[in-house]
Amino acid sequence: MHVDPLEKIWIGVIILLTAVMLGSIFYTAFAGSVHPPSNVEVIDSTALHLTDEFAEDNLGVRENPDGSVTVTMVATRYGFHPQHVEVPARTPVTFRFATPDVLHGLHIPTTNVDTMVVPGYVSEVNTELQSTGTFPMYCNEYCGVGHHSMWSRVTIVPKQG
Ligand SMILES: [Cu+2]
Repeated sequence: MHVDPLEKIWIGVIILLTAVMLGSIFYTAFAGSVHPPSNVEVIDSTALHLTDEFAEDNLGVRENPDGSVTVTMVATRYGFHPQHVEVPARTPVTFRFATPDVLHGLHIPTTNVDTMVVPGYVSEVNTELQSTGTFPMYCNEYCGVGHHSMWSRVTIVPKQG
């Protein structure tokens, strides 16, 4: 079978590109520990307000006995509750999100906090925030006509003690 030399070059280019792309996926997955959220925890989205954790009065930042911090938030059309959270830098932080309505996304620029908030599940992100300052936390999954105004603020303060 005759294969044109130019065609052989392009076959080589495609094989090389495929190897580079797969290599970068595996490299970030293993070396950088980049992976999809694996916290499969179900919750009744229609009854969030009846749960201990996601009831309105219990939302927000909670310090754990081991010094780590847990932030519990509800993502709903069209906002995050609470509207503003303050977390310490260089401290293990666990963000836990749930939604009572539709699919939302969540992203905090300059950090590795980025997840989908799927109805029926609790989304959990474990991180340690480094830089201090106030950052927006915004929805990055189209959730309806008010999606563009769905955001909240996270203030990262210097660690005390
Ligand atoms: Cu949205």
